[in-house]
Amino acid sequence: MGIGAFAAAQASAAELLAPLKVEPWSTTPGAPILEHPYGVPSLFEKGVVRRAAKAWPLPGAASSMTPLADLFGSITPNGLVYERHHAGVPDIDPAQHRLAVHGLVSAPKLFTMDDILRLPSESRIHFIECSGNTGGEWNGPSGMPVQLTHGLLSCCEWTGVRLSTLLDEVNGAVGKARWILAEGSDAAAMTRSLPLDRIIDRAMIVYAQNGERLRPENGYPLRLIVPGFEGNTHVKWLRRLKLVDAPLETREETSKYTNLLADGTARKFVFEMDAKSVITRPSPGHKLTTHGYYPISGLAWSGRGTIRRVEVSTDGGASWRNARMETSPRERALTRFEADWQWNGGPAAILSRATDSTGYVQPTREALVSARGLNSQYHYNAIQQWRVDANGDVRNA
Ligand SMILES: Nc1nc2c(c(=O)[nH]1)N[C@H]1C(S)=C(S)[C@@H](COP(=O)(O)O)O[C@H]1N2
Ligand SMILES: [Mo]
Repeated sequence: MGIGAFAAAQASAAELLAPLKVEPWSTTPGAPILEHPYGVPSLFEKGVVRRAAKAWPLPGAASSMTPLADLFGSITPNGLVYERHHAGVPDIDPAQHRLAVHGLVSAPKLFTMDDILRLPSESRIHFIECSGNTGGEWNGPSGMPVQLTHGLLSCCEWTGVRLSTLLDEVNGAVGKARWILAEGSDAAAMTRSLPLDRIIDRAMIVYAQNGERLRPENGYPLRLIVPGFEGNTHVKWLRRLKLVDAPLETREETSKYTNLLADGTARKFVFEMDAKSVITRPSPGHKLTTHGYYPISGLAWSGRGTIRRVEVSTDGGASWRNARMETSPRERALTRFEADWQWNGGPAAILSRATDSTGYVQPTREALVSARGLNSQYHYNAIQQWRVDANGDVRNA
């Protein structure tokens, strides 16, 4: 697999006439059990890995991106979940880890991991998208493949404790508690203020992803999940939750992660990720080698609810038709869609457009730029077009 393998080899005419071949692996036993006590993908899948879009200047401050073109369904395997760290990945001994819940609460408490694992748990499937995802397309087609344009995106089943359960453990918020400050224990001490009333129904403190404990790069042993909110609010290596009356205006919500508009004002506390979709197959780097039927497959998501509809165009947006939902749409989770397409060998431009349960429709780049200007950097969610050339090359142009 890997880029380029979308329309793979076909059986030859000679093969079609001969008896089915007996390959060496059919005649001798394969590798013994426990060769890999922790399983690894087939060696033929070694190209399916996270990649960085650029070299980062500071050690530890970097991101890697999920290989979206090579994934199926809507769940991101743990080893391929994109990574974004501001100061590298700490190695935290869960026996030493503590979570303080304090500030405007009745009974502040210092939790051990054992304390948290003994609380009632819940498992929920949600996407996380970095607000910087697809930022390279603000000025028009970047030429990059979908892994590098949209790969700051993942979707896992997260297991942990509801924020509301944790607040019950400290006998609830008191006084003017309206916001909650979340702080990470990495060297970047990622710190964000979050509005309590908007997240209390769904925020979770999680210790597991896709059935196993969190990976170190995704926050082991404990992270905050704020379904639908921009990635940086999902504080990893979580060490502190403080109930406060107003946002603390941390670096991560003033100098960073604000969105500068054309008139020089900035949008602050832009939390929800707006509805968005992208075609992952075929996508740039793929080559269509035969004329005829191709499924157009992709992902759609919204930080404000469920995906109600995905439309696909193969003529540059002149006409649209509904795609099928391949996975059932879930609240603030990735939804896989698929549409049928007969490629006749002519040049084409393929696009997808998501509508969410609030009725919001994913905008064109022109509409987004006219509303937000070109300085925003974050929260780029416009319709993405891939060009298919007559020779079958798929390009971001
Ligand atoms: N403590 C801490 N939490 C953090 C970060 C960080 O650097 N430190 N990065 C944030 C950003 S910008 C994003 S997009 C997500 C990425 O989560 P992931 O690496 O698990 O994909 O984590 C957020 N939580
Ligand atoms: Mo991010």
